[in-house]
Amino acid sequence: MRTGFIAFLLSAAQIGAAHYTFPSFLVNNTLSPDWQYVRVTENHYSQGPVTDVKSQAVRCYELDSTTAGQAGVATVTAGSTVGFKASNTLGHPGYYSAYLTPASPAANSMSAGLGKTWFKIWEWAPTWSASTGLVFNNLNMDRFNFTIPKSTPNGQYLLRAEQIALHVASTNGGAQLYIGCAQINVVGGGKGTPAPTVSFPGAYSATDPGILLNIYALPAGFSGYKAPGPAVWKG
Ligand SMILES: *[C@@H]1O[C@H](CO)[C@@H](O)[C@H](O)[C@H]1NC(C)=O
Ligand SMILES: *[C@@H]1O[C@H](CO)[C@@H](O)[C@H](O)[C@H]1NC(C)=O
Ligand SMILES: [Cu+2]
Repeated sequence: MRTGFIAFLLSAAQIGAAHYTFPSFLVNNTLSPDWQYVRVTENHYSQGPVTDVKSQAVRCYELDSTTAGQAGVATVTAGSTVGFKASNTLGHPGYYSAYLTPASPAANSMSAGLGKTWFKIWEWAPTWSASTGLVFNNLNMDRFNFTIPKSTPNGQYLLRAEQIALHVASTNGGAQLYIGCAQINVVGGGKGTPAPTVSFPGAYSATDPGILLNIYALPAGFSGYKAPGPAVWKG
């Protein structure tokens, strides 16, 4: 009986620990308080994922229409390292990426990022070879970081971080998208022309080969993970 009780507690803990949010923005080598610069997400309590890639939630997963105005705007120098710390260990195997969109009229406005204005600045994909199979070398971290391209033009942006968790992605709607958007003001930037651009929703289809994928039984002829969304803009 006692053993059964402990087993129940353990499985409950594992379920809770399975999911995550990205509440803390890392800038200037410093973690900011949860939700200071990251828009509070609808799953801030449940930590559950977005599973409909065509939903409005796939953009920034905000709690409600007041969320943008309640978060601050972090000043970030182009070329510097930024990142996100998760609320839990990033235990699910998956594909990570980060996108920027110019934010008009401002980063703390809900109408920022509604257009086909998002460009990818970073990704972290599983590797594959015939001998190793698909390898997720990004398991069990609690944070991830990357560079804001040096030639990003100055101005306010939304910085959207995402993990597409693939552990149950073998059925349509099975992939789990974990999302957070930081509000930033880029200074010290350049004259780059970011491209290609996409919209959210719009960038993904439920049947993209990097979203609908059985990672435990790869499709015949598989030759590597095909990332969803656009190519990375290198700046
Ligand atoms: C990061 O550093 C820059 C340059 O020193 C500074 O202007 C900016 O306010 C800092 N940002 C944050 C969020 O602390
Ligand atoms: C960025 O991530 C790498 C790899 O996880 C880590 O070694 C490095 O310390 C991180 N850098 C910052 C500024 O957090
Ligand atoms: Cu989970």
